[in-house]
Amino acid sequence: MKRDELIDFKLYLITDRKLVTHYASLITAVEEALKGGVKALQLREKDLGTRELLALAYKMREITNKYKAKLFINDRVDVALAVKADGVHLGQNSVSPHAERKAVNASRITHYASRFLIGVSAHSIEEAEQAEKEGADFITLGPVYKTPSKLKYGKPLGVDIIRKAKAEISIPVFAIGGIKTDMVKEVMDAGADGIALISGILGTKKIKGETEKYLSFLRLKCHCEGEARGNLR
Ligand code: TZP
Repeated sequence: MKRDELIDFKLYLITDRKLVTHYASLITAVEEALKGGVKALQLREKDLGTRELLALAYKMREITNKYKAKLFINDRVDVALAVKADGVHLGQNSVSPHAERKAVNASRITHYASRFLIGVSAHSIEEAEQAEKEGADFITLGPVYKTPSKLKYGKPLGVDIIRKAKAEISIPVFAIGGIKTDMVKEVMDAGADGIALISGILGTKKIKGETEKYLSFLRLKCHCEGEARGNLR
């Protein structure tokens, strides 16, 4: 299977345990989202120490496996390899995708290395192009809309950034930043390959129900030729 075929999801859920206020733990909250149909999860808990992160990553691997969902680890290829995650998600200050790919290939588990995905967070067209050049398999691009966690970076980029990126690069683009269910249509119409989000799901009281809502909006907006709607994840 080619690596781009492995990006078989349209809803990319990212964790932030501090936003989970209606559930007993991040794990419980994530499990609700998985029950709702999430098929790709990024563990992004930047303030955790390595041991704590690793322990959490093992738990996330266990439940994502249970629901046949992909697991990505933010920034830590060592943790990703240790728990046999499906990939790593890099920031602009991370090691480059090329260098991470070398590290993964050096693991010598060839069948695993060839399926290992690298996502990159981009915040401009230049960063999107750079990520593609450096070997990213997909990007998240945003913030498209206003979102509390990114206010310090200035104005949101607006939905046109998605249109522009799709004209310049050929790897999948996931719109991110302030995406609520009623924005799904707009970003997908702009050409996004999917959406990535935190608070729209993890910050809510009914995580399973909200996840199902996002997925049904994505299903309505599925513009991918030949894709059976029933297979949408
Ligand atoms: N990168 C760009 S915006 C963002 C990240 C990690 C935050 C997304 O969070 P939310 O709650 O979905 O707006």
